[in-house]
Amino acid sequence: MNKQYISLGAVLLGAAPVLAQTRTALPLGADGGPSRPNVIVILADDLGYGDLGCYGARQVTTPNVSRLAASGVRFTNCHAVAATSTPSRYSLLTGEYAWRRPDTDIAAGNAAAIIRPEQFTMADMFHSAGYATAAIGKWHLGLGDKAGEQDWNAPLPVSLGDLGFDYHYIMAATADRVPCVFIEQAQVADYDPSAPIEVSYRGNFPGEPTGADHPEMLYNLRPSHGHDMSIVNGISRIGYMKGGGKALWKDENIADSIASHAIQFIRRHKDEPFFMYFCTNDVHVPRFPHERFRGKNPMGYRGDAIDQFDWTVGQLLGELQRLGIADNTLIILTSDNGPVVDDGYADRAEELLGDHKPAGPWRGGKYSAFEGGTAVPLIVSWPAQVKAAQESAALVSHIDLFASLGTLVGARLPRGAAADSRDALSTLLGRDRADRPYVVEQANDHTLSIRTRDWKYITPSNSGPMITWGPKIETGYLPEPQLFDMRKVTERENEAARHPDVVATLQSALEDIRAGKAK
Ligand code: NG6
Ligand code: CA
Repeated sequence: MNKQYISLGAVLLGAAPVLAQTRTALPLGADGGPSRPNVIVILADDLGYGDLGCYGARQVTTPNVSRLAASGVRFTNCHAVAATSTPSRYSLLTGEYAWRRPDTDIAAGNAAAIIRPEQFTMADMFHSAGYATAAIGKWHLGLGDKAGEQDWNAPLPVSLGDLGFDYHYIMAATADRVPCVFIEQAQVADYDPSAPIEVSYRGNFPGEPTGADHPEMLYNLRPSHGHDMSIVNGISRIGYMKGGGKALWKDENIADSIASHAIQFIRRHKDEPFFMYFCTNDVHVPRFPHERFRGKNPMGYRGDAIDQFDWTVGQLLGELQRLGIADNTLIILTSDNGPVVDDGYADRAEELLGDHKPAGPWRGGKYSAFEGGTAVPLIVSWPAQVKAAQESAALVSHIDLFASLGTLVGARLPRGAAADSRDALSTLLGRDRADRPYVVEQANDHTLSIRTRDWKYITPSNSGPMITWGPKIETGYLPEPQLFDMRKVTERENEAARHPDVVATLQSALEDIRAGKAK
């Protein structure tokens, strides 16, 4: 970006005055040295901006998340990088926009490792700073060397140990995709030698029932669209698998398994700094929470899953408290993308929604170019260093977590690492309200949008205004350029024709970012 361009952009777009990248002074610990807090990223799945009590939801209470918010900063203008999981997570963990890389769309359960071992990840960064590192819960970024060729009965040749994580206990993809087993330290957890595992996304294994052929076997959940292949735990999935035996998960126990493995990791590392990338299965489909929650929320299983998510957060907070390490633990709670109501299972989520607004005030939802695709909750808490009970309207993006946390721990990044990530530490810690000058958002069909605090430009797309394959979601795709005044929030009135100068500025900013000339 040249200087002239910055000033034009600042005037036109109302960008924050802090445009150049600044390094934040490191918060100091009591002894005057760097404070090296524990860092936990809690990444919910498909949890919308409007799905939490502290963001205005009334049919859920989510008291643990509210307590976390009350202890730190609640952000009202945070964006995931993409409107679906794989590209969103890829970007968060690498500090590189997923749209720069092929093969970063929603991954199959037998995708090969999408982040390659030679890439420098957020976990590598913490590791290099002397942290113990873990990934727990949903992964969805591929495993092994070659797609479709993994031997699930042996250690995987490429796993999270190669990406900077000392410990991992993960779901390979999503709960609606096979294989339906946890992977711990590159091997199937609780492996059952009497039931060797085979996985295919091409065809079924002879004699194995599918949801399409045997709907009578779907005793827990039936699909509403898609999701009619292999049956595990009375729920049909995407993809085919055979075997697994006692290693197969029970959906109702996933939240408990993830929480207990996280707690064990925290206990093992209570006396040294640790980084935990903690990704819940909630509130992704299939939603089949534990019976402690199932049937309790008026919104049905989707509401129960939100309550279960809150319970999970409470488990972590409680353990940190018991161990006396809560004060010096930085927690970042957010979601991988916006919300979806019916995402493929007949869980009555649409019918029972009532006046709940999963995306809050935003238009669209998961998959969309509209704000509902990427506008997500963000809470940052660190009792020792972050002032409680703050609200921040600063425009922030997940893409900046990498560089910001790098500043926090005083890490030195190799050349080219996290190339799209900017240091926004002081904003994230609630010490200023500086907007990111631009946030880039990726929709499901790869439509890119760019927004500033006041404006949003959506690039043209021919993919159609509504999702046609299941979820009832407005995509925000139109064949012509769209410009919205974000002070009006709702993305209703296309003002591109009225403000060609703003369109041109945003288009050229996006071009600079695409070309790697700006970030
Ligand atoms: C879609 C699935 C949806 C969900 C999504 C990924 C169908 C019809 N729909 O393809 O259910 O799994 O992929 O969600 O298969 S994400 O949050 O992990 O990106
Ligand atoms: Ca998701």
